[in-house]
Amino acid sequence: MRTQVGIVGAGPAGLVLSHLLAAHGIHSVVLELHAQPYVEARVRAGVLEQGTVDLLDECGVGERMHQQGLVHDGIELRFDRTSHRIGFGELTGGRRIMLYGQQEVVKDLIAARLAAGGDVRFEVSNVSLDGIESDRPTIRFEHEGRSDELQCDFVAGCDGFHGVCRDTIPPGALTTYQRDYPFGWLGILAEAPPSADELIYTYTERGFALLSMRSPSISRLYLQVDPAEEMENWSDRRIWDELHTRFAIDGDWSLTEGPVLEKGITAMRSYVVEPMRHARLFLAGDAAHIVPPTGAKGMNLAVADVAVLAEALSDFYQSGSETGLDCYSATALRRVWRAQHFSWWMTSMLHRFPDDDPYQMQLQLSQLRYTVSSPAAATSLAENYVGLPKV
Ligand code: RFL
Ligand code: PHB
Repeated sequence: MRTQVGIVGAGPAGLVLSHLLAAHGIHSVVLELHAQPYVEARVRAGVLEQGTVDLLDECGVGERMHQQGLVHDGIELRFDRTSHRIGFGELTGGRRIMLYGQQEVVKDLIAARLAAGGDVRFEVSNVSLDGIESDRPTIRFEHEGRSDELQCDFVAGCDGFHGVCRDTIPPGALTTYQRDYPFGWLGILAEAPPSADELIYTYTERGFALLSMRSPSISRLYLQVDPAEEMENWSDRRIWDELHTRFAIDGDWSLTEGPVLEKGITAMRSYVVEPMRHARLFLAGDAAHIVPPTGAKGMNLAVADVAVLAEALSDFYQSGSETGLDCYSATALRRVWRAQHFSWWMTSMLHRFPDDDPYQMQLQLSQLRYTVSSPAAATSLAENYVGLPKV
């Protein structure tokens, strides 16, 4: 079997890449480890930057997103039992965010790709790469009980943080930057109308909490917990009690409860490998970098990477120029490092660290007060949150 671009992974990065390549007349095959229903049900990100929304529109998959997604024009920062709003529109020249579940984005991308006759294979196992330093790299894999191979011009490693593509690069060729955080997020999806119109990021002495949503009837809520915490220690009752305590303010506000549909604990990490290319293998999305979810940047970065990669591949096939391909890593990494800093900054400002002392807490509170009271500081948060058009 032969294709121009072999794509490993059907997450947001791999699927958007396959769409953008098809729009440029470039053939690709997507190989995905998991079954289609599993990929379409995986609850993850929810915040789409304006640039991500525009790109999904460009891929022709924006219809359901515009019908069902929730456009937000600000967020709340809550601390000292008081809520403060940061409005985006007035600080960013009208840029906004869209709340729309990652699994809905993935569903829309898969449906449109399959409808257009695209080649997306699910439940592919034992993927390995061969000859990435040659101009005919090969992807070997098993599918429907048979061994198979895909000969490509290029391979796109879009297989997430635990994928196999990054590990095929000789270790000496990569530099790794990493930071692990001493906490995780316990997330729930609940059948409860969201208790606010916009997201609430809360800092308390007991730790961070976030109120988000997926629709007018579904809330998504997170609590900072110990990274080694076991889900079985957290009954639904205990989760709601802790959420009530952390979100409490002086004044008239309450958190609406409802049946918990899903719950899980996620570790928090910052991670980057450089460069994001080795010979004919290009890494994109979580395969190359991870951010803690506090800045809501992971999926947006994945999509931004492949927008750059698709342009570079299109230039190559149209004109034979490798300039775009040679610049891919440096161009993508500029945005990646901006998002790394923003995500680290939001995480550091809003979470309690185990070795915190009262001095540290006063610094965090001072930073929060400054962020909500200085137009300059609020603009800095807002423009990073909605996504910088150019970095
Ligand atoms: P994905 O989505 O992990 O997709 C990779 C795909 O590759 C497949 N795969 C393989 N396929 C074949 N062979 C192999 N050997 C393979 N190994 C893996 C996997 O099955 C999978 O289908 O990576 P991608 O496309 O780079 O997308 C990245 C995003 O998924 C991720 O950054 C975001 O979910 C992060 N994130 C958030 N990002 C945002 O932009 N906004 C948010 O609000 C946001 N909130 C979050 C988040 C991530 C979270 N968790 C659970 C980590 C909230 C949470 C709680
Ligand atoms: C979500 O809705 O899942 C979400 C929103 C904002 C974040 C992280 C996750 O910063």
